[in-house]
Amino acid sequence: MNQIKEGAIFVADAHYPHHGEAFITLLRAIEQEEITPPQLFLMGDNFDLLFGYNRYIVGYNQEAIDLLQNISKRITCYYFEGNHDFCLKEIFPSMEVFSRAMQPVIFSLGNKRVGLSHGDRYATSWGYNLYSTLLRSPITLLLLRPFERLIIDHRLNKLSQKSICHHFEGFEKRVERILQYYQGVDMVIEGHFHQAKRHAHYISLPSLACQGEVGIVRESQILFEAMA
Ligand SMILES: [Mn+2]
Repeated sequence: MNQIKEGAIFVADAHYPHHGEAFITLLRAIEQEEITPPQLFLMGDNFDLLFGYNRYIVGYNQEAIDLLQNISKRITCYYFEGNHDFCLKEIFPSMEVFSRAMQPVIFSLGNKRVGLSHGDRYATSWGYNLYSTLLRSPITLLLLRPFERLIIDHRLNKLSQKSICHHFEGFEKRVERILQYYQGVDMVIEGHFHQAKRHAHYISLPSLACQGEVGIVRESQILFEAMA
């Protein structure tokens, strides 16, 4: 089983480049070795829109991609694909990339078993699941290719104006439904909800875009801290 190490950093939901500079600032600090985590967990939706096999969308996100490619040659990076960033293995060959279908992944932290996932896998509607599967299919990406600039520009414009930081009414109830899918674990860590909250043994990571914080492992606990 993979191990979560002391000092590991969990970055979730940065929604780069539309929601502040925190992601790029953090990546630069890691690349310059001002911050030296042994592992970097990218928990999904770190990009507002990114997927492989498409030069246009890669170009749009180039600076952060370059930094991550450099960092991942030196530091173990795990990428848990989110609903905004997927088909990433092609872009980040030096990372261990977990698609939505591969999640959750079980890691150990001290003597605990920890389930890790972006957070959009469980307790979602069948319509959402179908949409997610179709969107990640190479056939869909191929069919959409003639319209890609139009679609991507439209989508990016919408995303750049979207407000993404909200109080989640009914958070605890949703968490209890999600936890039913995780059997035999002592802790669950997910992003996606932008809450920076704990409930039972569930940790909803801070969104780097909303709270300006990451998760960091100190004495086998996950703390929420601002890095920059
Ligand atoms: Mn998400």
